[in-house]
Amino acid sequence: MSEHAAPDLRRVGEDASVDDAQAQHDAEGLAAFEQIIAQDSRVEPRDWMPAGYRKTLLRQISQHAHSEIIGMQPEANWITRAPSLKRKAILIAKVQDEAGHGLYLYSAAETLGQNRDRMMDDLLAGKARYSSIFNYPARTWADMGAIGWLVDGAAICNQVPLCRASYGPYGRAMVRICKEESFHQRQGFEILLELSNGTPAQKQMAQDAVNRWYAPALMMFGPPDDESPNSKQSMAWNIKRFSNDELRRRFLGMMVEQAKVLGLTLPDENIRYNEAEGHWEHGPLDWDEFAEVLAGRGPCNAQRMERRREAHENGAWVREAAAAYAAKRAAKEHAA
Ligand code: FAQ
Repeated sequence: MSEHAAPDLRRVGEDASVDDAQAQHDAEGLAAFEQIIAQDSRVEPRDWMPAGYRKTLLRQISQHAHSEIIGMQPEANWITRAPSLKRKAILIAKVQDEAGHGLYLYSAAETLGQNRDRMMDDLLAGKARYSSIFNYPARTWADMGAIGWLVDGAAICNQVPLCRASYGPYGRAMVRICKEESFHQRQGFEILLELSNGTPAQKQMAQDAVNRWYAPALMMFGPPDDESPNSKQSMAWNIKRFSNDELRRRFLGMMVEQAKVLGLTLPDENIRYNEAEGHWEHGPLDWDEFAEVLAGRGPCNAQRMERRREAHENGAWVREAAAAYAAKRAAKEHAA
């Protein structure tokens, strides 16, 4: 018995020293991580990071990437119906930009150790979220204006602070994305301005589109702060810099001023500037509708997912060809 016990005991001893070394490594890693956060510096892929930090980033960055990819659909629907060649070219460029944003973000998420195919599988299986906003239909050409002005406007408001996110690859991806998003917002504003200064019917079309997208755009910022389970920790880790409500209020203030220039009305009679608090306030939002959209029961959830699955299947040959080409190139380099 003791003959058998001895080697076992040695293994236990060895495991304990491995465990001790691991614990010491983790303690040093955590101290270094906390220092980076306290100094408002950047965490890079090779740095030690808590499992929760990695998980939160993966969740947020992959959701963000999926949003960009699914977000191509409402506007892509209008490429063939754009009112002029110039508008068509601008819209194609914008939709391509969104694809690019998705790719930067998938790359940033991959640095956290997640495989891109797995992220896509999670989206297609309905396990991963994408932004609620892309489950609403784009009914008229004016919706291209409202999406650019309100949706890209909300995206910029949310994403400019993310340029300072503590995770390096995410923050750097956001810098480039925000530059492109500001062009997107201006093109949306310009579409609405032209319609607003057009015939009464065109102006009405612009107003109707703003009426449709206003509340969903406000809800893009996520649930109210007291119902946002992730905000506190994400802010403590310098991932999110402002709370959902704070960003929503900032966005509202920007839109109030820009709506005046457009000659359009925000469909909310309760908008007011709270002098005491020094911020803008909106009327009640339909959070039940938001919950329905998140649960997959929004106006276009099924259609968006069906289209994405179809596009994924149709793109299988491209992925196979790219993988075959990469393998061939690697073999050639290896042989050289
Ligand atoms: N839609 O605790 P919180 C764009 C979920 S890109 C769906 O507050 P968090 C460009 C949230 O995931 C638009 N789900 O969560 C474009 C969480 O669920 P989970 C995308 C939402 O992460 C323009 C739960 O609710 N932008 O527009 C939404 O701290 C035009 C509890 O919420 C980003 O992704 C929502 N709106 O804050 C493209 C920006 N809100 O995961 C094409 C980066 C919340 O625990 C055309 N992301 N949820 O199951 C963020 O800043 C944050 O993730 C928030 C949510 C602010 C979205």
